[in-house]
Amino acid sequence: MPNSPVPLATSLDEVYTPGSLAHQGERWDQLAQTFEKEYGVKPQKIARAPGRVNVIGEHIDYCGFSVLPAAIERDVLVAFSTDPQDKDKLPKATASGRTVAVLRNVDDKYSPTHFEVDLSSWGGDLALPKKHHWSSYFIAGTKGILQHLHENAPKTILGRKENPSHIIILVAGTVPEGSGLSSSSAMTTASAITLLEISGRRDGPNKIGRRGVTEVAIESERLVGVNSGGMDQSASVFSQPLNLLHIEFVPKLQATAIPLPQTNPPFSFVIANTLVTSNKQLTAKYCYNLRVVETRLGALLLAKALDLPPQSQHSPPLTFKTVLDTYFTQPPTPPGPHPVDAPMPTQNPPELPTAAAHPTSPLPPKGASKVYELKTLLGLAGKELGGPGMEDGMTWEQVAELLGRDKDELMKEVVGKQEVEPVNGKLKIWTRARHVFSEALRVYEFRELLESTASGETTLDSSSVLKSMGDLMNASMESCQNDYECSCPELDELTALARQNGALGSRLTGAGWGGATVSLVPEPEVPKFIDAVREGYYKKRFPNLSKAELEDVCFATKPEAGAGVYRF
Ligand code: NG1
Ligand code: MG
Repeated sequence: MPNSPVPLATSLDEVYTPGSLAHQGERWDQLAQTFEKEYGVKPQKIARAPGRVNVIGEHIDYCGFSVLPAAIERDVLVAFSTDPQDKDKLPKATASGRTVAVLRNVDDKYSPTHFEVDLSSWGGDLALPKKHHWSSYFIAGTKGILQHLHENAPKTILGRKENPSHIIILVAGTVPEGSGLSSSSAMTTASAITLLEISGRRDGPNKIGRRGVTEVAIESERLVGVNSGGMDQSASVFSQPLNLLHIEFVPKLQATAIPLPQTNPPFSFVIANTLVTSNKQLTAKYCYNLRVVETRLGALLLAKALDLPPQSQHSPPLTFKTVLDTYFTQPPTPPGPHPVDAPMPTQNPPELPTAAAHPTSPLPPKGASKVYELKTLLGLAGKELGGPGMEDGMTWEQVAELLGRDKDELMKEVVGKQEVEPVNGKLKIWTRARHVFSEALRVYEFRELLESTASGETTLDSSSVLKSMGDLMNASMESCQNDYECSCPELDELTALARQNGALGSRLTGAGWGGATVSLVPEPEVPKFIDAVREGYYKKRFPNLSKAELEDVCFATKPEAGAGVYRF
Protein backbone atom coordinates (compact mmCIF):
# COMPACT_ATOMS: atom_id res chain seq x y z
CA MET A 1 0.00 0.00 0.00
CA PRO A 2 1.54 3.37 -0.92
CA ASN A 3 2.33 5.62 2.01
CA SER A 4 -0.04 8.51 2.16
CA PRO A 5 0.83 12.06 3.09
CA VAL A 6 0.21 13.09 6.67
CA PRO A 7 -2.84 15.36 6.63
CA LEU A 8 -1.52 18.85 7.08
CA ALA A 9 -4.66 20.39 8.47
CA THR A 10 -5.33 18.06 11.36
CA SER A 11 -6.06 19.69 14.64
CA LEU A 12 -3.17 19.86 17.03
CA ASP A 13 -4.64 17.87 19.84
CA GLU A 14 -5.34 14.76 17.86
CA VAL A 15 -2.07 13.18 18.84
CA TYR A 16 -3.11 13.10 22.46
CA THR A 17 -5.98 10.68 22.11
CA PRO A 18 -4.73 8.18 23.76
CA GLY A 19 -1.45 8.38 21.87
CA SER A 20 1.83 6.64 22.23
CA LEU A 21 2.90 9.28 24.73
CA ALA A 22 0.41 8.26 27.38
CA HIS A 23 3.33 7.22 29.56
CA GLN A 24 4.41 10.86 29.69
CA GLY A 25 1.31 11.66 31.70
CA GLU A 26 3.23 11.65 34.96
CA ARG A 27 5.70 14.22 33.68
CA TRP A 28 2.88 16.49 32.50
CA ASP A 29 1.14 16.19 35.85
CA GLN A 30 4.35 17.06 37.61
CA LEU A 31 4.80 20.13 35.46
CA ALA A 32 1.22 21.16 36.22
CA GLN A 33 1.93 20.86 39.95
CA THR A 34 5.13 22.88 39.73
CA PHE A 35 3.21 25.50 37.74
CA GLU A 36 0.64 25.71 40.50
CA LYS A 37 3.37 26.15 43.11
CA GLU A 38 5.01 28.91 41.06
CA TYR A 39 1.91 30.84 40.08
CA GLY A 40 -0.82 29.74 42.49
CA VAL A 41 -3.14 28.48 39.72
CA LYS A 42 -3.33 25.44 37.51
CA PRO A 43 -2.18 25.79 33.91
CA GLN A 44 -4.98 25.89 31.35
CA LYS A 45 -3.06 23.76 28.88
CA ILE A 46 0.34 22.31 28.08
CA ALA A 47 1.80 22.62 24.58
CA ARG A 48 4.36 20.04 23.52
CA ALA A 49 6.87 20.19 20.66
CA PRO A 50 9.52 17.48 20.33
CA GLY A 51 13.13 17.58 19.17
CA ARG A 52 14.10 15.43 16.22
CA VAL A 53 16.76 13.12 14.97
CA ASN A 54 17.62 13.35 11.31
CA VAL A 55 18.23 9.86 10.02
CA ILE A 56 19.41 10.95 6.58
CA GLY A 57 19.39 14.09 4.42
CA GLU A 58 21.78 16.58 6.00
CA HIS A 59 22.14 20.19 4.87
CA ILE A 60 19.86 19.76 1.92
CA ASP A 61 16.58 21.17 3.22
CA TYR A 62 17.66 24.72 2.41
CA CYS A 63 18.61 23.52 -1.09
CA GLY A 64 14.98 22.44 -1.55
CA PHE A 65 15.62 18.69 -1.28
CA SER A 66 13.68 16.28 0.88
CA VAL A 67 14.87 14.80 4.18
CA LEU A 68 14.05 11.82 6.43
CA PRO A 69 13.99 12.79 10.11
CA ALA A 70 11.71 11.72 12.97
CA ALA A 71 10.58 13.39 16.17
CA ILE A 72 12.01 11.92 19.36
CA GLU A 73 10.40 11.61 22.75
CA ARG A 74 12.50 14.42 24.20
CA ASP A 75 10.63 17.65 23.92
CA VAL A 76 9.76 21.12 25.13
CA LEU A 77 6.63 21.41 27.27
CA VAL A 78 5.04 24.81 27.79
CA ALA A 79 2.47 25.03 30.58
CA PHE A 80 0.49 28.24 30.42
CA SER A 81 -2.47 30.22 31.65
CA THR A 82 -3.93 33.62 30.87
CA ASP A 83 -5.65 33.76 34.19
CA PRO A 84 -3.20 34.30 37.06
CA GLN A 85 -4.62 34.71 40.53
CA ASP A 86 -2.19 37.04 42.17
CA LYS A 87 -1.45 39.69 39.59
CA ASP A 88 0.24 41.95 42.16
CA LYS A 89 3.16 39.58 42.35
CA LEU A 90 3.71 39.77 38.61
CA PRO A 91 5.41 42.52 36.56
CA LYS A 92 3.01 45.16 35.25
CA ALA A 93 2.51 46.35 31.70
CA THR A 94 3.83 49.83 30.92
CA ALA A 95 0.72 50.79 28.94
CA SER A 96 -2.88 49.71 28.99
CA GLY A 97 -3.97 47.06 26.53
CA ARG A 98 -0.60 45.38 26.62
CA THR A 99 0.01 41.90 27.94
CA VAL A 100 2.95 40.82 30.07
CA ALA A 101 4.21 37.35 29.26
CA VAL A 102 6.03 35.90 32.25
CA LEU A 103 8.46 33.21 31.18
CA ARG A 104 9.97 30.78 33.67
CA ASN A 105 11.79 27.51 33.22
CA VAL A 106 11.84 24.58 35.65
CA ASP A 107 15.60 24.43 35.14
CA ASP A 108 17.42 27.20 37.08
CA LYS A 109 20.06 27.29 34.39
CA TYR A 110 17.54 29.24 32.31
CA SER A 111 16.90 32.54 34.05
CA PRO A 112 13.32 33.82 34.31
CA THR A 113 12.28 36.79 32.21
CA HIS A 114 9.22 38.60 30.93
CA PHE A 115 8.28 40.55 27.87
CA GLU A 116 5.44 42.84 26.90
CA VAL A 117 3.34 42.36 23.85
CA ASP A 118 0.33 43.93 22.24
CA LEU A 119 -1.66 40.88 21.27
CA SER A 120 -3.89 42.87 18.95
CA SER A 121 -1.03 43.97 16.76
CA TRP A 122 1.15 42.05 14.31
CA GLY A 123 4.04 41.69 16.74
CA GLY A 124 6.23 44.29 15.06
CA ASP A 125 6.93 45.92 18.42
CA LEU A 126 8.28 42.74 19.86
CA ALA A 127 12.07 42.87 19.99
CA LEU A 128 14.32 39.88 20.53
CA PRO A 129 16.77 40.20 23.44
CA LYS A 130 19.95 41.99 22.33
CA LYS A 131 22.08 39.31 23.89
CA HIS A 132 21.07 35.79 22.96
CA HIS A 133 18.92 34.26 25.73
CA TRP A 134 16.81 31.09 25.83
CA SER A 135 13.75 33.31 25.58
CA SER A 136 14.89 34.51 22.12
CA TYR A 137 13.34 31.42 20.53
CA PHE A 138 10.15 31.78 22.53
CA ILE A 139 9.78 35.43 21.58
CA ALA A 140 10.57 34.64 17.93
CA GLY A 141 7.75 32.07 17.88
CA THR A 142 5.38 34.58 19.47
CA LYS A 143 6.28 37.24 16.94
CA GLY A 144 5.87 34.80 14.08
CA ILE A 145 2.41 33.62 15.05
CA LEU A 146 1.11 37.14 15.72
CA GLN A 147 2.28 38.23 12.30
CA HIS A 148 0.70 35.20 10.67
CA LEU A 149 -2.62 35.68 12.44
CA HIS A 150 -2.65 39.35 11.59
CA GLU A 151 -1.93 38.76 7.93
CA ASN A 152 -4.68 36.18 7.69
CA ALA A 153 -7.40 38.02 9.52
CA PRO A 154 -6.40 41.44 10.80
CA LYS A 155 -8.16 42.99 13.78
CA THR A 156 -9.53 39.73 15.12
CA ILE A 157 -6.32 38.27 16.41
CA LEU A 158 -7.63 37.17 19.71
CA GLY A 159 -11.18 36.62 18.64
CA ARG A 160 -12.07 38.18 21.99
CA LYS A 161 -12.72 41.67 23.26
CA GLU A 162 -9.93 42.27 25.67
CA ASN A 163 -6.30 41.28 25.81
CA PRO A 164 -5.35 39.35 28.95
CA SER A 165 -3.18 41.34 31.37
CA HIS A 166 -0.78 38.42 31.73
CA ILE A 167 0.27 35.15 30.21
CA ILE A 168 2.04 33.00 32.74
CA ILE A 169 4.31 30.35 31.37
CA LEU A 170 6.44 27.54 32.73
CA VAL A 171 8.75 25.65 30.38
CA ALA A 172 10.24 22.19 30.91
CA GLY A 173 12.55 20.85 28.23
CA THR A 174 14.39 17.57 27.80
CA VAL A 175 16.10 18.15 24.44
CA PRO A 176 19.79 18.77 25.17
CA GLU A 177 20.80 22.22 23.94
CA GLY A 178 23.21 22.63 21.03
CA SER A 179 23.22 18.89 20.43
CA GLY A 180 21.85 18.76 16.90
CA LEU A 181 18.51 17.47 18.17
CA SER A 182 16.80 20.76 17.54
CA SER A 183 16.03 22.12 20.95
CA SER A 184 15.71 25.51 19.29
CA SER A 185 12.98 24.44 16.88
CA ALA A 186 11.17 22.59 19.63
CA MET A 187 11.08 25.84 21.61
CA THR A 188 10.02 28.00 18.67
CA THR A 189 7.32 25.54 17.66
CA ALA A 190 6.02 25.16 21.22
CA SER A 191 5.88 28.94 21.55
CA ALA A 192 3.96 29.33 18.28
CA ILE A 193 1.47 26.69 19.44
CA THR A 194 1.09 28.33 22.84
CA LEU A 195 0.23 31.69 21.36
CA LEU A 196 -2.03 30.08 18.79
CA GLU A 197 -3.95 28.38 21.60
CA ILE A 198 -4.23 31.65 23.50
CA SER A 199 -5.53 33.37 20.37
CA GLY A 200 -8.36 30.85 20.15
CA ARG A 201 -7.70 30.61 16.42
CA ARG A 202 -6.53 27.03 16.14
CA ASP A 203 -9.93 25.96 14.88
CA GLY A 204 -12.80 27.87 13.36
CA PRO A 205 -13.15 29.65 10.03
CA ASN A 206 -9.59 30.89 9.66
CA LYS A 207 -8.11 27.86 11.27
CA ILE A 208 -4.40 27.32 11.27
CA GLY A 209 -3.55 23.68 10.84
CA ARG A 210 -0.29 21.92 11.31
CA ARG A 211 1.01 23.37 8.06
CA GLY A 212 0.42 26.94 9.28
CA VAL A 213 2.15 26.29 12.58
CA THR A 214 5.10 24.74 10.78
CA GLU A 215 5.44 27.62 8.35
CA VAL A 216 5.28 30.10 11.21
CA ALA A 217 7.91 28.20 13.19
CA ILE A 218 10.25 28.07 10.19
CA GLU A 219 9.96 31.79 9.54
CA SER A 220 10.25 32.61 13.23
CA GLU A 221 13.46 30.74 13.70
CA ARG A 222 15.04 32.70 10.86
CA LEU A 223 14.47 35.83 12.97
CA VAL A 224 17.05 34.49 15.40
CA GLY A 225 19.69 34.81 12.69
CA VAL A 226 20.19 31.44 11.01
CA ASN A 227 19.15 30.97 7.39
CA SER A 228 17.76 27.56 8.16
CA GLY A 229 15.67 25.20 6.07
CA GLY A 230 12.44 23.76 7.42
CA MET A 231 13.31 20.23 8.42
CA ASP A 232 13.28 20.57 12.20
CA GLN A 233 10.02 22.41 12.58
CA SER A 234 8.25 20.08 10.12
CA ALA A 235 9.56 17.02 11.95
CA SER A 236 8.49 18.50 15.27
CA VAL A 237 4.96 19.12 14.04
CA PHE A 238 4.14 16.19 11.73
CA SER A 239 6.00 13.15 13.02
CA GLN A 240 4.20 9.92 13.78
CA PRO A 241 5.30 7.15 16.12
CA LEU A 242 7.52 4.47 14.54
CA ASN A 243 7.69 6.27 11.22
CA LEU A 244 10.33 8.35 9.56
CA LEU A 245 8.94 11.50 8.04
CA HIS A 246 9.75 12.13 4.40
CA ILE A 247 9.52 15.90 4.17
CA GLU A 248 9.43 17.59 0.79
CA PHE A 249 9.62 21.36 0.54
CA VAL A 250 9.11 22.00 -3.16
CA PRO A 251 6.72 22.90 -4.73
CA LYS A 252 5.11 23.00 -1.27
CA LEU A 253 5.59 21.54 2.16
CA GLN A 254 4.49 17.92 2.23
CA ALA A 255 5.17 15.27 4.84
CA THR A 256 4.76 11.54 4.28
CA ALA A 257 5.06 9.05 7.11
CA ILE A 258 7.24 6.09 6.11
CA PRO A 259 6.93 3.09 8.46
CA LEU A 260 10.18 1.61 9.66
CA PRO A 261 10.65 -1.97 8.51
CA GLN A 262 10.07 -4.80 10.93
CA THR A 263 13.32 -6.66 10.83
CA ASN A 264 14.53 -9.67 12.71
CA PRO A 265 16.30 -8.73 14.91
CA PRO A 266 14.59 -5.37 15.35
CA PHE A 267 16.79 -2.29 15.44
CA SER A 268 17.08 0.98 17.33
CA PHE A 269 18.49 4.38 16.63
CA VAL A 270 20.99 5.26 19.33
CA ILE A 271 21.82 8.90 19.87
CA ALA A 272 25.18 9.87 21.34
CA ASN A 273 25.95 13.48 22.07
CA THR A 274 29.58 14.54 21.53
CA LEU A 275 29.05 17.19 24.23
CA VAL A 276 30.69 19.66 21.90
CA THR A 277 28.09 22.40 21.69
CA SER A 278 27.58 23.89 18.29
CA ASN A 279 26.29 27.37 18.81
CA LYS A 280 24.92 28.23 15.41
CA GLN A 281 24.39 31.90 16.18
CA LEU A 282 28.07 32.39 16.91
CA THR A 283 29.52 30.22 14.16
CA ALA A 284 26.98 30.82 11.40
CA LYS A 285 29.23 33.04 9.32
CA TYR A 286 31.95 30.42 8.92
CA CYS A 287 29.67 27.42 9.09
CA TYR A 288 25.93 27.21 8.54
CA ASN A 289 25.17 30.45 6.72
CA LEU A 290 28.34 30.09 4.67
CA ARG A 291 27.13 26.70 3.44
CA VAL A 292 23.78 28.24 2.50
CA VAL A 293 25.66 30.84 0.44
CA GLU A 294 27.99 28.30 -1.19
CA THR A 295 25.03 26.20 -2.33
CA ARG A 296 23.18 29.26 -3.64
CA LEU A 297 26.21 30.27 -5.68
CA GLY A 298 26.50 26.68 -6.90
CA ALA A 299 22.89 26.81 -8.07
CA LEU A 300 23.50 30.06 -9.98
CA LEU A 301 26.64 28.69 -11.64
CA LEU A 302 24.99 25.42 -12.59
CA ALA A 303 21.90 27.13 -14.00
CA LYS A 304 24.11 29.28 -16.13
CA ALA A 305 26.28 26.40 -17.29
CA LEU A 306 23.18 24.43 -18.25
CA ASP A 307 21.78 27.44 -20.06
CA LEU A 308 18.58 27.45 -18.08
CA PRO A 309 16.27 30.40 -18.58
CA PRO A 310 17.21 33.23 -16.19
CA GLN A 311 15.12 33.66 -13.09
CA SER A 312 12.89 36.63 -12.67
CA GLN A 313 14.36 39.30 -10.44
CA HIS A 314 11.91 38.88 -7.63
CA SER A 315 11.86 35.14 -7.28
CA PRO A 316 13.24 33.55 -4.12
CA PRO A 317 16.93 32.57 -4.10
CA LEU A 318 17.75 29.92 -6.68
CA THR A 319 18.39 26.49 -5.16
CA PHE A 320 19.85 23.27 -6.53
CA LYS A 321 16.35 21.75 -6.45
CA THR A 322 14.99 24.54 -8.66
CA VAL A 323 17.87 23.97 -11.06
CA LEU A 324 16.99 20.26 -11.22
CA ASP A 325 13.29 20.91 -11.71
CA THR A 326 13.90 23.53 -14.37
CA TYR A 327 16.36 21.30 -16.19
CA PHE A 328 13.82 18.52 -16.45
CA THR A 329 10.81 20.62 -17.31
CA GLN A 330 12.07 23.47 -19.46
CA PRO A 331 14.29 23.24 -22.48
CA PRO A 332 17.54 25.20 -22.29
CA THR A 333 17.48 28.71 -23.79
CA PRO A 334 18.22 28.67 -27.52
CA PRO A 335 21.83 29.22 -28.60
CA GLY A 336 22.96 32.81 -28.96
CA PRO A 337 24.08 35.42 -26.43
CA HIS A 338 22.65 34.78 -23.00
CA PRO A 339 20.10 37.48 -22.24
CA VAL A 340 21.67 38.69 -19.04
CA ASP A 341 25.12 37.23 -18.64
CA ALA A 342 28.39 36.93 -20.47
CA PRO A 343 29.36 33.48 -21.76
CA MET A 344 30.80 31.13 -19.21
CA PRO A 345 34.49 30.47 -19.84
CA THR A 346 36.16 27.05 -19.90
CA GLN A 347 33.00 25.20 -20.36
CA ASN A 348 32.16 22.06 -22.29
CA PRO A 349 28.58 21.48 -23.34
CA PRO A 350 26.95 19.09 -20.91
CA GLU A 351 26.97 15.53 -22.05
CA LEU A 352 23.37 14.56 -21.69
CA PRO A 353 22.52 11.17 -20.35
CA THR A 354 21.57 8.64 -22.99
CA ALA A 355 17.94 8.67 -21.99
CA ALA A 356 17.84 12.38 -22.76
CA ALA A 357 19.90 12.24 -25.87
CA HIS A 358 18.07 14.90 -27.83
CA PRO A 359 20.19 18.01 -27.34
CA THR A 360 17.33 20.44 -26.80
CA SER A 361 15.16 18.14 -24.74
CA PRO A 362 16.66 16.88 -21.51
CA LEU A 363 13.34 15.40 -20.45
CA PRO A 364 13.84 12.03 -18.81
CA PRO A 365 12.09 8.91 -20.06
CA LYS A 366 8.48 8.63 -18.91
CA GLY A 367 8.22 7.57 -15.31
CA ALA A 368 11.86 8.43 -14.61
CA SER A 369 12.46 8.43 -10.91
CA LYS A 370 13.86 11.04 -8.61
CA VAL A 371 16.88 8.80 -8.38
CA TYR A 372 17.42 9.09 -12.13
CA GLU A 373 17.04 12.87 -12.03
CA LEU A 374 19.45 13.27 -9.15
CA LYS A 375 22.05 10.99 -10.71
CA THR A 376 21.82 13.01 -13.91
CA LEU A 377 22.29 16.31 -12.11
CA LEU A 378 25.13 14.94 -10.00
CA GLY A 379 26.90 14.01 -13.22
CA LEU A 380 26.23 17.39 -14.79
CA ALA A 381 27.35 19.25 -11.67
CA GLY A 382 30.60 17.29 -11.78
CA LYS A 383 31.20 18.36 -15.37
CA GLU A 384 30.22 21.96 -14.91
CA LEU A 385 31.39 22.81 -11.41
CA GLY A 386 34.15 20.24 -10.90
CA GLY A 387 37.47 19.89 -12.66
CA PRO A 388 41.08 20.61 -11.77
CA GLY A 389 41.49 22.85 -8.75
CA MET A 390 37.76 23.03 -8.06
CA GLU A 391 38.03 20.99 -4.86
CA ASP A 392 39.90 23.94 -3.34
CA GLY A 393 37.16 26.41 -4.13
CA MET A 394 36.93 29.83 -5.72
CA THR A 395 37.11 33.41 -4.56
CA TRP A 396 34.14 35.79 -4.73
CA GLU A 397 35.89 37.52 -7.64
CA GLN A 398 36.16 34.28 -9.60
CA VAL A 399 32.54 33.34 -8.99
CA ALA A 400 31.35 36.82 -9.97
CA GLU A 401 33.40 36.69 -13.15
CA LEU A 402 32.02 33.29 -14.13
CA LEU A 403 28.53 34.57 -13.61
CA GLY A 404 29.30 37.81 -15.43
CA ARG A 405 28.07 39.71 -12.42
CA ASP A 406 29.27 42.61 -10.32
CA LYS A 407 30.81 41.12 -7.18
CA ASP A 408 29.22 43.46 -4.66
CA GLU A 409 25.81 43.13 -6.18
CA LEU A 410 26.13 39.37 -6.21
CA MET A 411 27.16 39.33 -2.56
CA LYS A 412 24.25 41.51 -1.64
CA GLU A 413 21.81 39.26 -3.44
CA VAL A 414 23.14 35.93 -2.21
CA VAL A 415 24.28 36.72 1.31
CA GLY A 416 21.51 39.11 2.28
CA LYS A 417 21.71 40.55 5.76
CA GLN A 418 23.69 37.77 7.35
CA GLU A 419 27.46 38.06 6.98
CA VAL A 420 29.62 35.16 5.86
CA GLU A 421 33.37 34.68 6.01
CA PRO A 422 34.76 31.98 3.73
CA VAL A 423 37.75 30.19 5.23
CA ASN A 424 40.91 31.43 3.41
CA GLY A 425 38.59 33.41 1.17
CA LYS A 426 37.58 30.26 -0.75
CA LEU A 427 34.01 29.25 -1.58
CA LYS A 428 33.93 25.51 -2.15
CA ILE A 429 31.19 25.30 -4.70
CA TRP A 430 31.87 21.91 -6.27
CA THR A 431 32.40 19.80 -3.16
CA ARG A 432 29.27 21.30 -1.55
CA ALA A 433 27.27 20.52 -4.70
CA ARG A 434 28.59 16.96 -4.74
CA HIS A 435 27.39 16.52 -1.16
CA VAL A 436 23.97 18.02 -1.83
CA PHE A 437 23.10 15.96 -4.92
CA SER A 438 24.52 12.71 -3.53
CA GLU A 439 22.80 13.21 -0.16
CA ALA A 440 19.46 14.00 -1.84
CA LEU A 441 19.94 10.76 -3.77
CA ARG A 442 20.62 8.79 -0.57
CA VAL A 443 17.35 10.08 0.90
CA TYR A 444 15.37 8.61 -1.99
CA GLU A 445 17.36 5.39 -1.88
CA PHE A 446 16.65 5.11 1.84
CA ARG A 447 12.95 5.74 1.35
CA GLU A 448 12.77 3.21 -1.49
CA LEU A 449 14.52 0.65 0.65
CA LEU A 450 12.04 1.15 3.51
CA GLU A 451 9.05 1.04 1.19
CA SER A 452 10.11 -1.98 -0.77
CA THR A 453 10.80 -3.82 2.48
CA ALA A 454 7.43 -2.90 3.97
CA SER A 455 5.55 -3.93 0.83
CA GLY A 456 7.44 -7.21 0.54
CA GLU A 457 8.68 -6.21 -2.92
CA THR A 458 12.29 -6.78 -2.05
CA THR A 459 13.91 -10.15 -1.76
CA LEU A 460 16.46 -8.81 0.72
CA ASP A 461 16.52 -10.53 4.10
CA SER A 462 16.53 -8.55 7.35
CA SER A 463 20.27 -8.42 7.71
CA SER A 464 20.72 -7.13 4.15
CA VAL A 465 18.06 -4.47 4.70
CA LEU A 466 19.79 -3.32 7.87
CA LYS A 467 23.16 -3.38 6.17
CA SER A 468 21.85 -1.29 3.26
CA MET A 469 20.35 1.27 5.66
CA GLY A 470 23.64 1.41 7.56
CA ASP A 471 25.67 1.77 4.37
CA LEU A 472 23.62 4.77 3.30
CA MET A 473 24.07 6.39 6.72
CA ASN A 474 27.83 5.78 6.58
CA ALA A 475 28.05 7.22 3.08
CA SER A 476 26.18 10.29 4.31
CA MET A 477 28.70 10.72 7.13
CA GLU A 478 31.61 10.44 4.77
CA SER A 479 30.11 13.08 2.52
CA CYS A 480 29.51 15.38 5.51
CA GLN A 481 33.13 14.90 6.57
CA ASN A 482 34.89 15.30 3.27
CA ASP A 483 32.67 17.31 0.99
CA TYR A 484 30.52 19.38 3.30
CA GLU A 485 33.11 19.73 6.07
CA CYS A 486 30.50 19.95 8.79
CA SER A 487 31.97 17.28 11.05
CA CYS A 488 34.54 17.74 13.83
CA PRO A 489 37.10 15.42 15.50
CA GLU A 490 34.66 14.34 18.21
CA LEU A 491 31.94 13.42 15.69
CA ASP A 492 34.54 11.52 13.65
CA GLU A 493 35.69 9.67 16.75
CA LEU A 494 32.20 8.79 18.00
CA THR A 495 30.95 7.50 14.66
CA ALA A 496 34.08 5.38 14.17
CA LEU A 497 33.74 4.00 17.70
CA ALA A 498 30.07 3.24 17.05
CA ARG A 499 30.91 1.22 13.94
CA GLN A 500 33.61 -0.70 15.80
CA ASN A 501 31.04 -1.64 18.42
CA GLY A 502 28.19 -3.04 16.41
CA ALA A 503 26.55 -0.05 14.70
CA LEU A 504 25.63 -0.91 11.13
CA GLY A 505 25.68 2.77 10.28
CA SER A 506 26.61 5.90 12.18
CA ARG A 507 26.52 9.56 11.27
CA LEU A 508 26.24 13.06 12.63
CA THR A 509 22.69 14.32 12.93
CA GLY A 510 21.64 17.95 12.55
CA ALA A 511 23.91 20.74 11.45
CA GLY A 512 27.14 19.16 12.73
CA TRP A 513 30.32 20.93 13.88
CA GLY A 514 29.50 19.31 17.22
CA GLY A 515 26.20 17.98 18.52
CA ALA A 516 25.03 14.41 18.32
CA THR A 517 25.47 11.24 16.29
CA VAL A 518 22.81 8.70 15.34
CA SER A 519 23.69 5.04 14.98
CA LEU A 520 21.69 2.12 13.64
CA VAL A 521 22.09 -0.73 16.12
CA PRO A 522 20.42 -4.18 16.25
CA GLU A 523 18.23 -4.09 19.36
CA PRO A 524 19.81 -7.03 21.18
CA GLU A 525 23.17 -5.28 20.97
CA VAL A 526 22.03 -1.91 22.29
CA PRO A 527 23.06 -2.31 25.97
CA LYS A 528 26.51 -3.58 25.00
CA PHE A 529 26.82 -0.83 22.43
CA ILE A 530 25.96 1.92 24.91
CA ASP A 531 28.46 0.51 27.44
CA ALA A 532 31.20 0.51 24.83
CA VAL A 533 30.48 4.12 23.88
CA ARG A 534 30.52 5.16 27.54
CA GLU A 535 33.86 3.49 28.07
CA GLY A 536 35.45 4.49 24.80
CA TYR A 537 34.26 8.08 24.55
CA TYR A 538 32.71 9.58 27.68
CA LYS A 539 34.94 8.03 30.36
CA LYS A 540 37.96 9.13 28.37
CA ARG A 541 36.89 12.64 27.42
CA PHE A 542 34.42 13.48 30.18
CA PRO A 543 35.44 11.36 33.19
CA ASN A 544 33.43 13.44 35.64
CA LEU A 545 29.98 12.79 34.23
CA SER A 546 27.52 11.46 36.79
CA LYS A 547 25.50 8.30 36.19
CA ALA A 548 22.43 10.37 35.36
CA GLU A 549 24.42 12.53 32.97
CA LEU A 550 25.78 9.44 31.23
CA GLU A 551 22.24 8.23 30.71
CA ASP A 552 21.31 11.57 29.29
CA VAL A 553 24.07 11.79 26.70
CA CYS A 554 23.71 8.39 25.05
CA PHE A 555 20.33 6.69 24.64
CA ALA A 556 18.28 4.53 22.31
CA THR A 557 15.27 6.15 20.75
CA LYS A 558 12.30 5.39 18.50
CA PRO A 559 10.39 7.85 16.32
CA GLU A 560 7.70 9.57 18.37
CA ALA A 561 4.57 11.63 17.80
CA GLY A 562 4.82 15.26 16.75
CA ALA A 563 3.57 18.39 18.50
CA GLY A 564 0.27 18.73 20.27
CA VAL A 565 -1.70 20.34 23.05
CA TYR A 566 -2.74 18.75 26.29
CA ARG A 567 -5.81 20.16 27.97
CA PHE A 568 -6.83 19.86 31.58
P1 NG1 B 1 20.21 21.97 13.82
O1 NG1 B 1 21.31 22.94 13.96
O2 NG1 B 1 20.63 20.62 14.10
O3 NG1 B 1 19.01 22.42 14.56
C1 NG1 B 1 20.06 22.69 11.20
C2 NG1 B 1 18.85 23.33 10.54
C3 NG1 B 1 18.09 22.38 9.63
C4 NG1 B 1 19.02 21.64 8.70
C5 NG1 B 1 20.17 21.02 9.50
C6 NG1 B 1 21.20 20.34 8.65
C7 NG1 B 1 17.86 25.04 11.99
C8 NG1 B 1 16.75 25.36 12.88
N1 NG1 B 1 17.91 23.81 11.53
O4 NG1 B 1 19.71 21.89 12.25
O5 NG1 B 1 17.11 23.11 8.92
O6 NG1 B 1 19.51 22.48 7.69
O7 NG1 B 1 20.85 21.98 10.28
O8 NG1 B 1 20.64 19.30 7.92
O9 NG1 B 1 18.67 25.89 11.69
MG1 MG C 1 18.79 24.26 16.12
